Amino acid sequence: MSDQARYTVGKGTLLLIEGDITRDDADAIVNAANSALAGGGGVDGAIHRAAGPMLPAACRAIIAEIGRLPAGGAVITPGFDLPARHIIHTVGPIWHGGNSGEPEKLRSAYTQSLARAVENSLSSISFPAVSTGVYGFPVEKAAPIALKAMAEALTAGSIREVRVYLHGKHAFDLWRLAADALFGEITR
Ligand code: AR6
Repeated sequence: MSDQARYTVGKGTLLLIEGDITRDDADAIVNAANSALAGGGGVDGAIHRAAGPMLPAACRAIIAEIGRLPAGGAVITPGFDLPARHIIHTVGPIWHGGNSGEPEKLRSAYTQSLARAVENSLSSISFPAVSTGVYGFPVEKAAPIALKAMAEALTAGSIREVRVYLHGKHAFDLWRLAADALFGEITR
């Protein structure tokens, strides 16, 4: 049985879930993409496989219109074959030691993703741990940045539920520690 932790934040709910984000049925799931929206490994590869053959053309159309998506940006496509109705593609920063704007860019990846959800009148959104895989951002530094951005959106009110999918018990435990520190111990 995979772990979960639930927090009440503002008027909404924040859930940490140890599991696979591609099975989530929120209004939108967030993809940890690259600047070309070209698909790749990690959660990006899993989302592209699960969303099916229509997704690459939707991504190419966006890149044709806006050029490369910079770190900290976010765009939205349909969810195609996923249970989720939409995919919000964000690009996290590559970790270069922490003094190259990485925390600000990671915060922007979360706030821009949440802004795309609000603009599209979505009330539930699910995130992976952006930048903490191939891009090397330390999980214990990434978690509080992400959780604060999520808490601001939940407090503002139009987003009612934010879920974070963590891969593996170690990542889940680090995020739970960060969330307990920010939001207090909770009902599980
Ligand atoms: N569900 C939830 N989390 C997952 C899943 C899944 N199905 N699969 C992996 N993770 P990463 P990044 C976790 O590397 O660091 C891609 O090639 C994973 O364990 O997917 O932002 C893109 O195309 C890790 O904790 O994303 C980019 O080039 C977290 O998701 C680059 O990787 C994020 O790891 C982006 O790197």
